[in-house]
Amino acid sequence: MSVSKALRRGLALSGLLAAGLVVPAGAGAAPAHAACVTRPAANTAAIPGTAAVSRATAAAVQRDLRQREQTHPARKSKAPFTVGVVWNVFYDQATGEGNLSDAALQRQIDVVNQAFSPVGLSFRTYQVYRYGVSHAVLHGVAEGNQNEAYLKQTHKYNQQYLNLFTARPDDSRGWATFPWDYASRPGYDGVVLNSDTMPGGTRPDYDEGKTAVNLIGHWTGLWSTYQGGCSGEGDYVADTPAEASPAVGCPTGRDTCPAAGTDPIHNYMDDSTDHCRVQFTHGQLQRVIGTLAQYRGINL
Ligand SMILES: [Ca+2]
Ligand SMILES: [Ca+2]
Repeated sequence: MSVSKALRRGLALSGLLAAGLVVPAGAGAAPAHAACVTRPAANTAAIPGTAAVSRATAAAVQRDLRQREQTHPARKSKAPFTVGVVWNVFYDQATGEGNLSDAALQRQIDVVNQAFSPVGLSFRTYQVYRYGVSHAVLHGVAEGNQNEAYLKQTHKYNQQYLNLFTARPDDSRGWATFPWDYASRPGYDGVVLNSDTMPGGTRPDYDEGKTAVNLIGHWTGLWSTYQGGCSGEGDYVADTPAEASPAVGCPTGRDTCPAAGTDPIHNYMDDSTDHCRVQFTHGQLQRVIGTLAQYRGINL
């Protein structure tokens, strides 16, 4: 039986709340480490380092967004919207590593909700699925590799649901897909989150759950604040000063671009430490409203 059939059969057998599906060892699980990366998936945002796309890609997205807005202006509902979160919790079937408690999931949701409340967007756990996998798969998942494809076989529902895949990738805090990617790769939509970044996690300086806020920021249509560097349109948000590169630590007064304003190190879409990142700007939230309306059919 193929891995995908095994997964599907497991889901069918275990019903809506799949508790502890165990993928048999040797059932075709992908090799473990980055050596098996064939090529990076297009248009996904990973951190650290590769969260920026090319200026040409960002410009093309902007043209598409503007064109859509002219053709189909967003209905402004002025009402809050709650996104259903589908948790895909992957854990080590031998040791239980990564098998997060429901309380741990809720603590993460609470941090995300605090960040997005100014725009009327909230998140609520809709379903929790837990999957036992090998240590190699749990730690070997990387953006664009076979392990990621393996995990994402569990993806569910449509573009209005947030699929959150938790694992323990050795080389990343996580990555996300953008709203405009949904049409071409619906089964890849969502956020892969290293669970060591969740509130109370084990990752130094990144243990307050802001990584998920940042990645869900991408999922809602935001670029990193350092997108495009100092020139051009940057992140296509007017009230985030241009920034040459991701901030490291919490460097107060950092100013890497000649344009007005110091670097937005306190912004969720920078790469500063969790304690340092506390805000979205008005411009970012306006962009979220626009991109969610155009690409996810969510009207705020
Ligand atoms: Ca900006
Ligand atoms: Ca500046």
